[in-house]
Amino acid sequence: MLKEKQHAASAQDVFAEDVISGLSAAPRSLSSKWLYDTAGSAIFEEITQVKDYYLTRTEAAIFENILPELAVLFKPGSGIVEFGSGASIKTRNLLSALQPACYVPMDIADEFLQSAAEDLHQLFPDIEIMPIVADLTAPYQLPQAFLDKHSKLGFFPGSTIGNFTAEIARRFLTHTREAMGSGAHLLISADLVKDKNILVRAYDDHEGVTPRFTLNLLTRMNRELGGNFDLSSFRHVAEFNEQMSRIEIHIESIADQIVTVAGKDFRFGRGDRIRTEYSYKYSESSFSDLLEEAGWRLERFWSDPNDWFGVFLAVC
Ligand code: AVI
Repeated sequence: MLKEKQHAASAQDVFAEDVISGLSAAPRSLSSKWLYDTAGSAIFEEITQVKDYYLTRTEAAIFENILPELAVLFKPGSGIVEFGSGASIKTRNLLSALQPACYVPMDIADEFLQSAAEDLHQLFPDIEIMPIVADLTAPYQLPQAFLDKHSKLGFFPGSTIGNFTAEIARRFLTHTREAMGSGAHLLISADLVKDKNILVRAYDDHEGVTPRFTLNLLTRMNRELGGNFDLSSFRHVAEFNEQMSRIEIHIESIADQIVTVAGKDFRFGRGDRIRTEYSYKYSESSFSDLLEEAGWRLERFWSDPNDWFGVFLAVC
């Protein structure tokens, strides 16, 4: 119990330090990982159901189509590690089709991970479930029981790699290759470049769910760091930066104001922004280049009929 409290206190300190340094910097930014408190995770689930947010349903349709092919490539008895597994809902079909000997769900959110592992154990009593709490942007270690499997598959769905800068993405892919060992496969998805209006709509939807997701970060800072952000004085802005091939999301001040958070005062002029997210959009070849730079080789690529979303299978 005491241990848990210490853990909670230090997580709060890290959040406070990050907020102070992010709001003191020019330009201002906050890591997108802070968007996912309990409320933020629930709003993100809502986003995945929004009509303008085509990503989740397009990816699900691709996976449904390719499962039989994957089942031929990966025989029963393999090891699967999933990065950023969350509630592991998307994984259930994969586990049924591939029948691995072990499954390692890896996520930063401890509570989610433990309850997801228990649910999976009920559903798949023959699969050894070995959850790991880890921040994907830092080095991690895989369990020996997983490494001992002759066939190993890393699974990183959801196009979450798009929220990493190119440097962090490269570092993650390189570390994953080293951690999994030669001969391992990686099944990873990425959103593809497309018409700018479709992209911007996905991040500024007609139903107003994405602005709620972004502005929840202000609510979180108010609650956890004694902040006094007035949510009606800020707005969500999503833009596509064509040169960088990424959606950029900002919280923009719509008034001149001074806000106190984490014990410090921050002045905002009208139009001043805090960047909260990048969401990179790749092509088949730009993502294949990224994989290669990290020592992976693209083996298969699947997309949807519109070429809006990509699923990549790489080997090292
Ligand atoms: C989690 N990630 C892949 C989402 C994306 O599309 O970049 C996060 C998101 N932010 C706003 N809408 C969705």
